[in-house]
Amino acid sequence: MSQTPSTIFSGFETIRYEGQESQNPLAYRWYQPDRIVLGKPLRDHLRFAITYWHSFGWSGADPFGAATIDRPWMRSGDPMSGARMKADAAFDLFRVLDAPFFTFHDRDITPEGVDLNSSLRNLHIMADYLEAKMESSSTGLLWGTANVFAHRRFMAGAASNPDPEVFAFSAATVKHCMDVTKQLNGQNYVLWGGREGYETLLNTDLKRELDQLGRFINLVVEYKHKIGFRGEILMEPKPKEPTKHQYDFDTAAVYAFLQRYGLEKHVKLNIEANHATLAGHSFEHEIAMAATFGLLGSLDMNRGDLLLGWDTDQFPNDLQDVTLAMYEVLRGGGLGKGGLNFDAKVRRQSIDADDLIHAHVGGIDLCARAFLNAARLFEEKTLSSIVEKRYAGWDSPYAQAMLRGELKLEEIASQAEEKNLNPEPRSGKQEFIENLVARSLF
Ligand code: XUL
Ligand code: CO
Repeated sequence: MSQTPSTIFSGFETIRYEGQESQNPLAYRWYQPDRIVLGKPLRDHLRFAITYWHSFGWSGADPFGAATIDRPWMRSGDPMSGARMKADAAFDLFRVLDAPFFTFHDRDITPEGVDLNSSLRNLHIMADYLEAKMESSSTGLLWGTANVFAHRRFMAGAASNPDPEVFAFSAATVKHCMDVTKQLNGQNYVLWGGREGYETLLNTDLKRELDQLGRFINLVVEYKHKIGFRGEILMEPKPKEPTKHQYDFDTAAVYAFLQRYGLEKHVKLNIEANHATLAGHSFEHEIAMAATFGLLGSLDMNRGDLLLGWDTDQFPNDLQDVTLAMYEVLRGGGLGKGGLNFDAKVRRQSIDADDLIHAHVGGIDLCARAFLNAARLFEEKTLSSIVEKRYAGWDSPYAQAMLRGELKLEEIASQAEEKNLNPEPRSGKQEFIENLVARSLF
């Protein structure tokens, strides 16, 4: 790109780290990309990404009212020139935020064509356009994905659809999205089962639908190896919305699904905060479960509203919540090729260009601050030594023999009877530990 066209973000300077004393609302107070923490720069721990769909596609329309957010590219008469204007604005926002990564669905970067082939043609045209923009930008692609849930053809699912032609249509769409993700050097490829679920069991053959989904993900993994895509394939759990029951309900359900279809070594997870809470879990629970199963891939950062029962996708703003999530990431060995993707949107009344910038500056700073807190807790080892001590009894040869299966049930029983065991309960010290965490936050 020779010259960046003017966009709604052109008037904004690139946001810089100015430290906690700064009075400038558009500055980072905590996010200091080059600061070395646990042996590497903060930028490489966090790998922030800006989502195309919420930042450039969200119009503010809700079930009770029309669009409130009016962007120039939404008004363009020609959909492909609208897509180019949108891309110009997107890369300009990435510049303002100094964002290391972005993420997109095919439908975010390019309009739907009149049929499959014209949609795919549009996708490749826009991928070339993005590739050219990326040459003069420091923002890379964290992951790409396909929107196989919005169009009415997907109303009964994509891979799990009763109609095999929808399965094939979705396979073609995902194949081309994977090609484009590889072309743009994407670090991962995400599959969120938008409508892979059911509305009523009365019209649903569960086994068939799960088998179809299992086949589909296996095809994706095979194709990844065939084209030499080195990123991770990530599934994104969500329990409900839009369907009443989504098959990728939560980390535990996805792990069972992956094992059933022989995929547990080939697929990792993209864990989203608001999806975790919709499933009745905390964000840190889902992260810890994924790490336990070896599935920790990447994170979608956002938050729900305690008083609303749906996926509100608000920007994260609770320091303790995000600190606990970051602590589990560190405990789980980090995110590898993953990152922190802001799957978050401004509220319907936040209609100005600078609202988007404030939202991201706040989110990025909050996550950086939470990560610094978590890194200190992790380094100090106060919490981990409490946990270690709590399980220390399991280090004894007797306990290890039970765990390794060297003792049968009746042998364990006779030894317990011989010693007439009478184990003393020990306090879990929950309040003491919670106080430690609350006091240590800065
Ligand atoms: C929907 C959601 C998606 C995925 C990508 O709730 O989180 O935006 O992150 O398809
Ligand atoms: Co998401």
